[in-house]
Amino acid sequence: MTLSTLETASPALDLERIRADFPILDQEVNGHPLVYLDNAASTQKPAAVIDAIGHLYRHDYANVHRGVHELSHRATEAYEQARGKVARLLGIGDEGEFVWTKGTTEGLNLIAYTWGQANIRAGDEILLSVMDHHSNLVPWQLLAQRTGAKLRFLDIDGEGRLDLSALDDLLTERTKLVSIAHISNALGTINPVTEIAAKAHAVGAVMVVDGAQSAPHLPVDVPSLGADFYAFSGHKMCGPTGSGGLWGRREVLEAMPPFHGGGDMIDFVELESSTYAPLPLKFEAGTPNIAGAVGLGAAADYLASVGREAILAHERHLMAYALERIAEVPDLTVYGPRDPAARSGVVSFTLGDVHPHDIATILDGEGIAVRAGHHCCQPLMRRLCVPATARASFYLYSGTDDVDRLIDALHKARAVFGY
Ligand code: C6P
Repeated sequence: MTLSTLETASPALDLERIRADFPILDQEVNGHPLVYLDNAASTQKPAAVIDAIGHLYRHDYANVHRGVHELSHRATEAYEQARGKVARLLGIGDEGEFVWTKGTTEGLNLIAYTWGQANIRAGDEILLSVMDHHSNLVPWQLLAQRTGAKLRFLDIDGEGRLDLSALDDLLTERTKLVSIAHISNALGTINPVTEIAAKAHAVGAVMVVDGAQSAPHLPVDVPSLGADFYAFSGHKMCGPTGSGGLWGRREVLEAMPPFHGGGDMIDFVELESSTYAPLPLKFEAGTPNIAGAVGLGAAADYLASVGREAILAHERHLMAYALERIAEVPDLTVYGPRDPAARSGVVSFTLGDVHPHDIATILDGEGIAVRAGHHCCQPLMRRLCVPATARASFYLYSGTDDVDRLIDALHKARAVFGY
């Protein structure tokens, strides 16, 4: 095949070297070299992250913020240093504004339970979008049910971009909170969250960004997005499962009640009442995920050493290549923006009326891991009038050779299903 505009090798990254950093990639699955294209669900871990966790448990592990003994000092130092590493990667200068969480879902629930409970009343409105992940829908549904608030939704256009023409009508003095995914996990659409945040603020609303899919892929400078909150997951950016963070503007976090009560989040406790620790510990009750934080800190170092801009350039190149090549496969419908620069990370598609699970099973037989299903976006699937899609999602170790393997396997799938 000839590709008019694209070279097959990315100019931005030394792919061979990067892949050598990820031990899991060096294996065969179902008799074929593994092609891992399920990165939107969770990414693989470089040896540096695996080793950092192993090192902590082998040499420096104890509980944090509690002991006066040497190991507790070391563990506390590693834990707090990790906070600084992740904060720096995301442009967060004030580490008090960075709260460790289990991931995006916990971050969004934290806001809904604390800020939401304190600020949302019957008749208030919360603006979301039809493309949002269940983690950015259900916490707000629960809040609306508890308070009598009303949910409103931005729709999408034919290319899976937010229909911003309705934004000015949807934002009113009743709107108290807007929460939007920075990047759609099902479509790959990059949403203009800074523009939306400015309009949300103009009506006095608070802006939440679901950063689950942007923290891994974009060189995000979180405070300069102009939002009030940003939630993300460590496991989608080379870090361990159960790690993640929530950024909030200091004055907003200061004014919020705590989420969970327990050890470490207090200042002074009496039998009937307590005062709370300063930020960010006020929101970090109980023994935290120490190894998770240390692992995510190592992931932040790793991503910084590769270079966030280089990762973006590599993925842009790969997305352009993938969209061009996937268009060669007859009977495929590809969802999301046609412009490769308007999307990131994922290519969702269907093949005729074949169920996406069947496509994913055939691809698995070829050693290719993709996700098939509703991607935790059931309302979006209904909006697209499909029960599910198959989704290939990329990361820094993905290459054009992976895309080629995917395309070859899709041709096989067509043949199997009689297309
Ligand atoms: N999306 C996917 O396969 P957690 O599970 O808390 O780490 O992240 C939740 C979440 C929130 N928002 C968006 C945009 C997401 O993509 C995700 C996770 C995965 O697409 C698992 S469903």
